Amino acid sequence: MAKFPVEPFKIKVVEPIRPTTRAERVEKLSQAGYNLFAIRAEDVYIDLLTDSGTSAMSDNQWAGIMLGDEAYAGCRNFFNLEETIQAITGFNYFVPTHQGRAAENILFACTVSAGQSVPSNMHFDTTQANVLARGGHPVNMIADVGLDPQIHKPFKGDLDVEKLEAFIQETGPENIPLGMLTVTNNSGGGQPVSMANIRATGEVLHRYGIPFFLDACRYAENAYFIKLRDPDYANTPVLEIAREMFSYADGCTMSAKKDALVNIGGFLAMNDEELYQRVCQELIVREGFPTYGGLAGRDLEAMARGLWEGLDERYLAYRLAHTQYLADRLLEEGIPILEPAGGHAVYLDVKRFLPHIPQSELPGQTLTCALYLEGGIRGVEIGSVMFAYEDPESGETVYPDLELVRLAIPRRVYTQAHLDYVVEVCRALYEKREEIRGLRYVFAPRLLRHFTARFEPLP
Ligand code: P71
Repeated sequence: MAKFPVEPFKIKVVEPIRPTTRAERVEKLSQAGYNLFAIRAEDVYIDLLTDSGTSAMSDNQWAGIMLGDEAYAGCRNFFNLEETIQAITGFNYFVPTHQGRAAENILFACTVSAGQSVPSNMHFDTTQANVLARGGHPVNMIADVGLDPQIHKPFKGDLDVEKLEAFIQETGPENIPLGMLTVTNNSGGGQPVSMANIRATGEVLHRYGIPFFLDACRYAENAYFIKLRDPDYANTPVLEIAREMFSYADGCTMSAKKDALVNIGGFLAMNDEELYQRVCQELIVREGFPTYGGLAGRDLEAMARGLWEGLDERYLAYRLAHTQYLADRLLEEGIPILEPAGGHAVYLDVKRFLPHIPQSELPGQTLTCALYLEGGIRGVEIGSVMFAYEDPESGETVYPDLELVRLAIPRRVYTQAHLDYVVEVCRALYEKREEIRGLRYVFAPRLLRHFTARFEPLP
């Protein structure tokens, strides 16, 4: 039996949750157009939609909230945050933003022109959409092992460096305004990127004069994976590992809603002063003055404190073991998941869970609906709804290699009993998987379709 890690905290504030009846869920799901984004959170029992912004903040963070300095310019919380971000990332400049995608929007507005390409191990939905919104091409270059859900390798988030170099030579460095790595790789199972790969990606990009940015939402989980899986770092403090990861890059985008343990917030950091000046201009137009960037002073303080808590090694050991526990229990029941477990989530491998439903019938989305109907659990599809696209030349739909349902684990929120319940529901569903039927679109917007699309069950 998998062992559950002891939480390195005790619980001081609780929020009641309520189970619903199957009849209620049938009705809610149909009203929501079979899209769980359209369901009210109160009608969800265990909410694994995302680990983003859903963390339980600590007493220390809440105390910091009371010390929010709401001055328009130069609030003290900004300087606490600045000191923290410099200590952790080493980057010279940063601006706060209201969340990760705002940092992406500002970065790409200042760097990407129409027709240019942005390579990455794998773009997540919002970076992909923000590159597309500038007329750019988001290009994924994950190494092949990252696309095999069953192979056990320590760093399945690694980018294929040879592919990157060949791509730069074909495309021309002048058509590549920056390259990125998503750490950990969210679209590919929450898998970490190795230190060697971060270094090598930086080297290749820099050899061609191309800036390198980390999409750093889950940098602390990535750093702890490096500590656990790379013997060279077994005795290195995680702060030092993080600093080394950032040292190979020229900047980062950050959604602080993940590893900085806040409910809202983000930042964009960089070394280039000239870029920073342009970023400030864009920020002032879109987000706010550079010492608050669309956040309240109290939010900046919670972020500064959360950044340190997210690097705490006892917390990180618990965090990764907690996710691992869910993965191990699902495997014990024979349920197909992407292996090994990710840092922030366990991903059901839909191609093996529902092999009778072709990708054209949206099996990932179908499975999110089935999980909700079975037990009031809300996961998110990371598959054809999120990532399939129409090939501009042939007009045919190109489906993603990985068809996944992500069970993301909010930080410091759910206990062992909650996870055991999730396993029970998955097991019951897996037993009757052959009864499950696919979906089709009723409505699908062009960008970030998964948030607002509507579906209906196939007859
Ligand atoms: C996640 C999210 C947010 C989300 C996405 C889809 C459904 C529900 C919630 C956001 C990320 C991310 C990476 C690697 C940038 C962002 C944007 N992830 N990069 O995983 O994972 O950050 O949400 O603060 O704007 O659930 P933002």
